Amino acid sequence: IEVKIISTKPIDGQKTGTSGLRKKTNIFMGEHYLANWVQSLFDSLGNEVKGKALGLGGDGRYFNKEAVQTILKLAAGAGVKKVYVGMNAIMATPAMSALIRGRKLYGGLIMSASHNPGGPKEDWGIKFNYSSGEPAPERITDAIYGYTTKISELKMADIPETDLSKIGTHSYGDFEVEVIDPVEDYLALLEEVFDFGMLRKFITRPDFSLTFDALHAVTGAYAGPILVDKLGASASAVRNGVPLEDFGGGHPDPNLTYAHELVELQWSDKATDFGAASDGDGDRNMILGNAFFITPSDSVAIIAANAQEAIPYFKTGLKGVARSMPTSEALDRVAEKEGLKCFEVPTGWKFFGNLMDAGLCSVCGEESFGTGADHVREKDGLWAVLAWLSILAYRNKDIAVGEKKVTVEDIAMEHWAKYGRNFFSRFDYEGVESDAANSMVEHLRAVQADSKPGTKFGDYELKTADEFSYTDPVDGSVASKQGLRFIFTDGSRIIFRLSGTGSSGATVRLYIEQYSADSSKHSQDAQAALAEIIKIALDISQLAKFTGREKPTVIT
Ligand code: VG1
Ligand code: CO
Repeated sequence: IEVKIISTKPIDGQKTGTSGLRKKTNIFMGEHYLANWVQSLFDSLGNEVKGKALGLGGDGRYFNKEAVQTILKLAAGAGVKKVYVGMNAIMATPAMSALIRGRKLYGGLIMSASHNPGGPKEDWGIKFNYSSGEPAPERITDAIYGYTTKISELKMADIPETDLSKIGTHSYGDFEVEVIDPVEDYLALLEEVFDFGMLRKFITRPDFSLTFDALHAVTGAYAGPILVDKLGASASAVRNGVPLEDFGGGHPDPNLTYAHELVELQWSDKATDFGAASDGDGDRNMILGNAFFITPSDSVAIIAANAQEAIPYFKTGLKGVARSMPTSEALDRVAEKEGLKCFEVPTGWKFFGNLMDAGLCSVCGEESFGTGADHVREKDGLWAVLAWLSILAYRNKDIAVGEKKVTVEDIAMEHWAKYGRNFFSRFDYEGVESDAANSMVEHLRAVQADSKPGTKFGDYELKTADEFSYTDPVDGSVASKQGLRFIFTDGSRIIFRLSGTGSSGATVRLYIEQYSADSSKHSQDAQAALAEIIKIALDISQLAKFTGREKPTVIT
């Protein structure tokens, strides 16, 4: 094949955030914007990628199909031997991780801005996953960024457009593109992890109902084949199940604000026993019962506590657990009682990969609706849904049809009674002016530096205040400035950090947590339980003064 050299110039700001590069779609559609980043990726991989195979797919958003063609030309130009592309450019993030691992690929590219809205006026994004299926570590993303600042040419193979609408193999000289079913490998892996027989038996019980809302995003392509065809859920159990380029105009973000259709259903008289949703690229999940919300921080703790009994993959026990720093310490309580190692890493899934590769962690999670395990190296929305369904199925296996079943709420209440409850909430202030957000962080650094252990904030006594920094126990790499923490003697925590996934402006995230062992308080509403400490957080940060915001955009 002929490779054309096209001259180009560096473009500012192509620095990867928490999870890949995200910008407004029209920026990515600008001349050479996407090509520059992808070429920089190949330049940073160098000879290593020559002759290797990659995966490619995305969440179905606008511009993905066009982007595939550009990426294929650059891959061929870089000497890649073969690319496996999901049909119609579809591939959920966890499915890509499974594909890379299962087929021993060198890596994979995922076209997604995850939970950010899609369409010509909204967001686009791209991320690279490496050989064990994990999000590219910072040493690679830093190298890519370095190349974007000095790039001068694109190496584009002269190959025709590949038809993505049909499964099949296309050869262009010694370069090959195989269009594959995006569900197959992933489903096969899930069948190894879970007891599909038990799940099917439970899901088809006449006294059990469920709703899965794909939010018109990528899990629409997976929910039908997995939940309906394999596990016997009724077709009407899947809502918004057709992936759309603009996700039907919504935010494909499974939380109480953006998944409001599902929330309204689950709090109505038509509520089903179990409700779940997933995000744009299928790595996030939200779990609901009948009029009951499971916080993601509790979800990972509850899954960890029940995994060995309910999920065959964990039958010999967990190797350890891990959570991101702002995630509540509910998981730590389980680890402590069950004698498991518990790791605390910075925000972003890339920090879990090393722990898993080293056999230190089986189940992990983030408060941001991310839950997963070491069957892949990404958080996995449908895995979390099947994990919860497995727990329900296991707990109900001896309860006859028509008798009172164990509900999602029962499982949470029992969990809290045993381990105590970590009340948790996150406030997001989206679209804040960057300078204002940075000034607030500077202010918080000053407060932190001045706050000595023992300082009183209302009724709370400070244990420590710091800026979170992490040294990877496996490779020794250090991630600093990962959020400001105020930790109190009763275990309560106030945490501030700025988002690294936005496409413009800044998003301030405030995380608040308070522990209670007293089960008479466990059915309290989280906002009510946390009211006092939320006031303290707003006061310490002077958030309203710096940002001009009286109220957050999203509360979870
Ligand atoms: C957010 C979440 C983080 C998550 C990341 C990617 O990052 O807080 O926990 O890993 O999104 O999720 P940030 O930097 O905006 O807080 V996804 O579903 O966008 O791949
Ligand atoms: Co996502």
